[in-house]
Amino acid sequence: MGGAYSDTTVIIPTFNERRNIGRLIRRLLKLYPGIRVIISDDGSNDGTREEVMAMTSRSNGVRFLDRRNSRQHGLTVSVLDAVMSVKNSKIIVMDGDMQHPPEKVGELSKALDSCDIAVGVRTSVENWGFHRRVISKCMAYLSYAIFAVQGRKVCNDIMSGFFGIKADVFKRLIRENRGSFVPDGYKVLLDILRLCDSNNRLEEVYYSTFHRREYGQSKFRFKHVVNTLRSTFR
Ligand SMILES: Nc1nc2c(ncn2[C@@H]2O[C@H](COP(=O)(O)OP(=O)(O)O)[C@@H](O)[C@H]2O)c(=O)[nH]1
Ligand SMILES: [Mg+2]
Repeated sequence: MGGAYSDTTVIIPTFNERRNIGRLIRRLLKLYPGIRVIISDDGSNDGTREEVMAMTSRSNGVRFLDRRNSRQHGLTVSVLDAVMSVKNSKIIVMDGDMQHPPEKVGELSKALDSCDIAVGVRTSVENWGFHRRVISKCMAYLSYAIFAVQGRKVCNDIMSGFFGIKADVFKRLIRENRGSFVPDGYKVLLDILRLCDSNNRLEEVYYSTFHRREYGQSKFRFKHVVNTLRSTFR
C-alpha cells in the first residue's frame, strides 16, 4: 500500500470504545494516506469489535486484534502483543477515546525520522477532577525524580500514553525484557523509558490539551496507581 505514511502503524488499545473508535480511525485514515491501524481489544462487550470489524472489511489498513481469550489482559500487554505483528518501521501508540489529537500523529511519525522515541507532551488537561490531577502530578514527579536520579531517560510528560517509537527499538526491548514490562499497567512509556538504552534518542512533540474523552468512561482504577509504581521501581 503506498502513501506518505505507509511506514507508520498506529496501535490503539481499547476496552469498550464503540462510540469513539470509528471516528478516530476514519480521521487517521483521512489525514494519513497509507497509514496502518491496529485496534488491540481486550474483549469489549459494547460493540467495539463489530464497529471495527466493519471497517476492516472496507479498508485493509485497519486490523482488529481480538484479545478476548488471551491469557493476560491489560493496556500494556495489549500494546506489546500488537507490536510484535507490526511490519512498518514506525509505531505510534494512542488512546481510543479521542483524548489524544489525531492531528499530532503525523508530527510524531516525522519526529521518528531523527529519533527513536517521540513523546507527545500535553501542556494542559481538560476536565480532570481534583483527585485525578493530584494523583497524576504526584506520580509524574515521583517517576521523573526516580528516573533522573538513576540516570534514566526522562521527558516532560513521563506519563504520556501518546508516543511514537521505532518498531525495531520497541521489538528489541520486548524480546529482551518481556518479563520487566508491567502487563496490566497503564503506562507502557514508563516501562520503555526504564528499559531503553541511554543512546536511544528522544524528542518531544507538544500538544495543547488532553481533551475530555468523547464518550464512555475512563477505565482508570486505583490498581493502575500501584502498577505505575511497579513500572517506576522495577
Ligand atoms: N486493551 C485494553 N485497553 C484498555 C484497557 N484499559 C483501558 N484501555 C484503553 O486504553 C485507553 C486509555 O484508557 P482510559 O480509560 O481512557 O484511561 P485515562 O485516559 O487514563 O482515563 C483507552 O483507549 C481505553 O479503551 C485494557 O485493560 N485493555
Ligand atoms: Mg482516556
